[in-house]
Amino acid sequence: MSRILRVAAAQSGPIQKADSRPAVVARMIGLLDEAAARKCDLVVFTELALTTFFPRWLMTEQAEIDAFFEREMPNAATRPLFERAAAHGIAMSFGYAELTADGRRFNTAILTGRDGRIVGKYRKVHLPGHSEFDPARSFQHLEKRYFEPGDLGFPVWRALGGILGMCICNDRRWPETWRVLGLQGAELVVLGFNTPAVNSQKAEEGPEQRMFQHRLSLQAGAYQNSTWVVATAKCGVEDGHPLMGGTMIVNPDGEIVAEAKTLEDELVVADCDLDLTRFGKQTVFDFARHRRPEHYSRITSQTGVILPPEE
Ligand code: CDV
Repeated sequence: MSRILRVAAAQSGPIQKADSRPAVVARMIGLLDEAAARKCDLVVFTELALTTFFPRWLMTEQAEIDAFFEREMPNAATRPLFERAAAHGIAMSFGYAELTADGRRFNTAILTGRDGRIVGKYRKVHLPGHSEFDPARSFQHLEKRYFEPGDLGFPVWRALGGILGMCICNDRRWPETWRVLGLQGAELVVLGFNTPAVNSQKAEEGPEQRMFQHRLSLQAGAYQNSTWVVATAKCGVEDGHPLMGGTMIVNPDGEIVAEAKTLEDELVVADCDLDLTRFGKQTVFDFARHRRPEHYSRITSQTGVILPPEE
């Protein structure tokens, strides 16, 4: 049986602070409809897909903060999206700010089946930035203020005839993310990201270098774990704050097979043959024959950097 999934990375152009949930969901439904017309099996939306990238702002009023969070999923605003996806028979993934019944807050992504039911949930593990506002910084990244680190690890799911995993934005920079997914046999990893075009802590690191690091991370993650990678940006200028693009699909050889051309809402589509993951998993990266875990214990046992002795 063929295991070719037609996957659409549904890039989001900017979402302004003033944009309503229904307006954003209508844009997502437009992309879903286009994906259905192009016979896609899976649509991957971005990180915090329903709102602007709000961790760039210091907010102290609880009601203002809460307005960016979802207490249930689906909810009144997003139900039309789930219904449309189910009507098309398209699976989807998207990110949102999750507020649990017991008051915990996570930067979350979900995966649905073709029937619109949620089959997987991931909560972002690597939260970049700070918890405190610092006027010395040119701009802020306050994810640690608004979220706690994910508590679900990096699960994978048997879905759509393959093994699928999720991570979110900053996770893609960490080899540990890819490895934990890869060791569970992931064949397709989906992720959304909101990446400021300039590094707030290193002004000379602009869009070109950021794009290089982004590609490097995705391509290495794909190749070294022999998995497809579907990475979807929110990009463009949100209330004066530029986010880089770089929505792309990478094959298990680490090659970019499809890439966005704009910084707007745009579908990036590729046929992802999950059987192409077999070769790498059975040759260079065959765990049973070549892996030497007895030499890797530092990855889990060491929490900080230990430098070699000085000469
Ligand atoms: N949303 C993110 O996690 N963004 C980070 C930025 C802040 C460095 C990223 O890794 O792209």
